Amino acid sequence: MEIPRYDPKEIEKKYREKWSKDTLFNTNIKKAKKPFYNLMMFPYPSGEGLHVGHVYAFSGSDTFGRFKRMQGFDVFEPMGFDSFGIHSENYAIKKGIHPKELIEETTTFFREKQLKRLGALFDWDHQVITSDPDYYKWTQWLFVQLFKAGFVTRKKASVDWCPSCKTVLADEQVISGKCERCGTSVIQKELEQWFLKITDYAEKLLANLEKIDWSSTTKLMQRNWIGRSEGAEINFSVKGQDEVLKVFTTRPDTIFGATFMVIAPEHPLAMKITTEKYREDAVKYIEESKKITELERTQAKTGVFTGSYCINPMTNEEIPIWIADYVLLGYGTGAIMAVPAHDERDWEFAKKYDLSIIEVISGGNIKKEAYIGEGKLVNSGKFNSLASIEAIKKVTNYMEEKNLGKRAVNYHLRDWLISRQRYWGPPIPMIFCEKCGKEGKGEEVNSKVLLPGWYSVPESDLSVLLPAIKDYRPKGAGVSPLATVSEFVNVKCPSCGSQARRETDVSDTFLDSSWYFLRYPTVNEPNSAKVAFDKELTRKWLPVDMYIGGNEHAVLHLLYTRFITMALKDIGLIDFEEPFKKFRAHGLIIQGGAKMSKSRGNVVNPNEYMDTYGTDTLRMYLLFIGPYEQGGDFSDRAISGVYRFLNRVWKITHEISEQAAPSANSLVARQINKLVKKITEDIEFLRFNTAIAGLMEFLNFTYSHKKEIDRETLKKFLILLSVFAPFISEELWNKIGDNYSIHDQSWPTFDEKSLEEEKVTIAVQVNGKLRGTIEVKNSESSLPAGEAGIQNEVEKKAKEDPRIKGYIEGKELKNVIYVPGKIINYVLEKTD
Ligand code: ANZ
Ligand code: ZN
Repeated sequence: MEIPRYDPKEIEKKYREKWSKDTLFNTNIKKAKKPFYNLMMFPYPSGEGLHVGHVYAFSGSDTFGRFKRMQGFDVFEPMGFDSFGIHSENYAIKKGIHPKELIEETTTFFREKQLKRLGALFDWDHQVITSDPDYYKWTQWLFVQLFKAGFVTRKKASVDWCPSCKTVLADEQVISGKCERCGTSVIQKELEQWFLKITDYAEKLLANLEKIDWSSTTKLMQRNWIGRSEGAEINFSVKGQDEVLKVFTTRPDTIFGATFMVIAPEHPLAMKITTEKYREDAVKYIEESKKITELERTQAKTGVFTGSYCINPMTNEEIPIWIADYVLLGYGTGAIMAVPAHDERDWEFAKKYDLSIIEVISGGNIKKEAYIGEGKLVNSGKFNSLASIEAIKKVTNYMEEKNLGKRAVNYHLRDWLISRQRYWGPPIPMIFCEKCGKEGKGEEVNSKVLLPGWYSVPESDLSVLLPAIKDYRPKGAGVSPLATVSEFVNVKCPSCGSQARRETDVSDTFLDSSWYFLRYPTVNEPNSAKVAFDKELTRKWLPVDMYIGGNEHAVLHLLYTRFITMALKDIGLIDFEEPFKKFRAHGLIIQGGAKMSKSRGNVVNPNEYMDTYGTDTLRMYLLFIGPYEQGGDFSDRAISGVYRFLNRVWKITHEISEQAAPSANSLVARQINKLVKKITEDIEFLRFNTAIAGLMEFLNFTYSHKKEIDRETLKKFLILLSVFAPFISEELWNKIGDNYSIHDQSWPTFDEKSLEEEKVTIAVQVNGKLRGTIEVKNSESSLPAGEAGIQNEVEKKAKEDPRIKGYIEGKELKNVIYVPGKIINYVLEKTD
């Protein structure tokens, strides 16, 4: 019989339709007995369509999900769209199409033309689209819950502002002083903003990292971002004034070397302590510092003298107080004791303004540079000759005894700024009543006014619909586009009924994605319209069992989701405090050694490859490129290698099915047993690349043992293959006469005991004469014989055998003939 051509296009189309018609991969959310929530980060629907990086992430995650499903779990693998936010809005502005329309288009394209081609287990009955009113209604509801529980504040703050996007940015959205979205340099602006109090959880966010099974790189990034710092808060009195300047330091051991003080330009004491003589310069300096980015502030060390002095409580010396923008208001106390001998920034500053530098820790050369290392204390009175580590404790104790200061912990983590003066997001569901505000009234919880003048929108009035306006462009100067819509703005006060106004800012996209995983199980279930997340379904499905996504979200999304989960737990809405039991970050797919980018012209379009080779090949190739958590380099040549592999699988299955050899040869049985073990263990640890290499090796083995391969063995092989290449394996499964669907089969088990290796005895000949025997492991014995000079285990062992050595040492080897498992014969050049 002639073997038909492997036609991935036709096969994939056939099964895509069949699986979808049969709802083969949908999960019975309510009845599932062994729930396994397999989550992957949902994409934002960009104009470019699905990126090959998405396909990489999804292929790995889906392979894992399929594996769990075959192991008997009820795997829930939902997909959706992070469709609100600046990225979508900026793209809409560029295209001149209203974001609502554009999102319709892009999500449809993503889902129908791309995601559905991936052969993934996606359950489209549980789709989440964050810009849909029946989703964002609940995002607003979430905000209201947080508000009522005291996790929301409104502060006037100097915020990072992108002059091009015309909006406030979250800390995390400023990369090296530039807007993450458009690359414009960020400037500072003072605005009243809504914040979520993530800092309330700084300690728990840190401590819980010990309890969760996450990629260590991600944990480390979170740890650094939270930035816990232990030290002391020390009080310095201002000379001749009734003021105390508090500083935070991690190095109380260096206090004898504090030769000046520095306060941030925005520090409340700055103008108070600046004397008449220095006032003009100070005012000018403070104004200037508003115009530069935080990054520039930490680099350019400039400042002005205030004319005032502090008393160093240890030396009783008068030390000058300066204003300088390398000290930030938002951290610690916004003021420092400067120790130029042992801090680089202070050293540079002292050099520039000719301030004194006193060495208090030995070990460096402070004439040349600051010495920031450890050492013994000098010039430090009764603390002299203590080791610096020891001195930190001793000095702090002394400070506490004398009431000069106290131990303190600081976190670099800032509260989460969620106000956006943009259009494409959920309106923040708050109402401001001036009248109530003036009377000190506002929404109350436990008869305490939360924020004078402010009321959350009553839950029965949610959602606050985003009005469909034509001119949705950013307006600048801190004004949201919604502020121009009077029907939207004007509203009655929920408490006193007088004229009030709605909040016109929308919330940060990261609020949308901070809880989407809670929504998936509930969507489209009976309670979907009544609750954000159904209590029972949540108990059944959450926390998420496995979450896979990019490490670029290590400190944004992944920190926010943890915070929101902790807050919801404390509010009493859920009963767990960590959202994802397990998280793994996948690596990056690059091309030609470089990150893919349009300007480089090296962007791989996944559709092109799915058209040419089929989805199975693309999935498998991506996972074969390198260790999943590292990624690798995409190459056109290598992908055709995987395509050839699938073609060979196709061919041999057709050949074998005809002969249907009945009995399993023991070597074959051992090999497949070994393969099952390998693939099982590899997938469990996301070692997809080595698993695929194992499949390839086994295929080579089947080609060299064609006659011995039986149907049952091949079936096992197809099941192992099916989690990587779901389409071709389904087709071949049905070809060799088994019942649809391969995807409903159980994962094969392996017999650990039979893997303990037997040994075989091999006769060693030299020029055809028996000269001895050796013992090798069975697996080693089956390796192909090497040509002369090429070693395999058998040859190596034989050569090293003392009895054989004498015969072959120093002689020229002409050939080695190996009869696997039986005889090895060294053919030597005849010298005599
Ligand atoms: C004296 C000192 C001596 C310091 C020395 C360092 C070395 P982390 O580890 O990040 O917590 N600092 C404190 N508040 C600051 C602010 N608002 N802006 C800029 N710098 C600030 O860093 C703590 C150290 O950073 C503090 O310890 C303080 O300088 C500085 F040999 O105090 B140190
Ligand atoms: Zn009112």
